[in-house]
Amino acid sequence: NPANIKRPPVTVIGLGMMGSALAQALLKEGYRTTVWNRSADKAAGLAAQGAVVAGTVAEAVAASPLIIICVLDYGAVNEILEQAGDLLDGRAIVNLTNGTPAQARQMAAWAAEQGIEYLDGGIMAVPQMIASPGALLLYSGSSKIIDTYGPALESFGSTKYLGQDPGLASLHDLALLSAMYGMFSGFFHAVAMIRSEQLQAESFTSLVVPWLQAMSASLPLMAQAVDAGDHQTKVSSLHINQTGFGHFIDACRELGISTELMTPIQELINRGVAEGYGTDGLSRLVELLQKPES
Ligand code: FVH
Repeated sequence: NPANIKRPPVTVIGLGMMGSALAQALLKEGYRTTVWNRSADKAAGLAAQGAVVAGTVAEAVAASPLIIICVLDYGAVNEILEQAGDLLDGRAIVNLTNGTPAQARQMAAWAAEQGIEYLDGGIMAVPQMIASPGALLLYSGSSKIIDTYGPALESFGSTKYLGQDPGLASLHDLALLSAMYGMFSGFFHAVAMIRSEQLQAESFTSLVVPWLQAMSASLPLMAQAVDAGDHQTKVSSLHINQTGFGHFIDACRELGISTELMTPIQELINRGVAEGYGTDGLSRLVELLQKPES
C-alpha cells in the first residue's frame, strides 16, 4: 500500500518527557503510532490523541516496522528488547536513548547479529522543541533506515546523519552537551558571584549574554590552533590566566561562595604551566585533557 510506504506505522517505546513528545510529533504528522511505556498511565494522554496503546513490548514491536526507543539508559533498552525476542527480526530500531559511543557500537553489533537494522541517535533539544526546526537530531549507523524512514524521523526536527559508525551520534551528542554544561557552569558561578552582593541575576543577563556570544566567536580560531597543534598566542597566555585564576579563587573566598566549579580549570592551567606551556594560549588545554595526569 503506497500510503503505508509514505507513512509507515511507527512504534514509540518509552513515554517519558522526551518519548511522549516524539510520539506526539508522529501523531501530528499523521503516522499510525503505537506506544508502550513501563508505567501504563503515561500512555493515556497519547491515546486521547489517537495513539494505539500496546499492552506489552511484544505487541508494540509487532505493530510496526520502525521502532523508536527513548528511555532512561541502555540498561533499560536491553531489558525492553529482551521482552521482544524474535519479533525484532527484520525490523528497524532507532535508539534515541542517551548513552556512550561504546554502548551504541555494542548495541549495533548485537543488532547486526540478529538481522536488525540499527540507527543510534542523539537529541539536541528539550521536549518542548520537538517538531520544530530548532530541534536537531544526530544519527549514525544504518543508512538504510535514514533512506527508508527519513520522512518519519524528520517529524522530530532537523536531521543530521553522521555516517555508518554507530558511535558517532553519541560522541557528538556528549561533546555538545559537555560544551553546554561548561557554559551553564560558568553562568551559574557568575550568578552566584553577583547574588552574593545582593544583585539580581536577571539584570546581569544583559551583560553576560552578549559577552558569551562575543567569546563564542573565538572558538573557530581556537579549533584551528588545536588542529594545527600550534598554541602560540597573541591573545592571552596560560601564565596570565594562571594569575587571573588566583583572583577568582580569592574573590570566591571574599564573597563566601564555593570554588567547586573554578578549581578544576585552575588545576588544569597550573598543570599546563608546570609542564612548560606557560607562554601557550588556552587552546593548549585540549592537549592536556587528552593526556590525563597519571
Ligand atoms: N528531557 C530532555 O530534555 C533530554 C533531551 C535530550 C535527550 N534526553 C534523553 O532522552 C531519554 C529519555 O529522557 P526523558 O526526558 O524522556 O526521561 P524521563 O521523563 O525521566 O523518562 C524516562 C523513561 O524511561 C523509562 N524507563 C526507565 N527505566 C526503565 C526500565 N528499566 N524499563 C523500561 N522503561 C524504563 C521510564 O518509564 P516509567 O518510569 O515511566 O515506567 C520513562 O518512560 C534519556 O536517555 C535522556 O538522557 C532527554
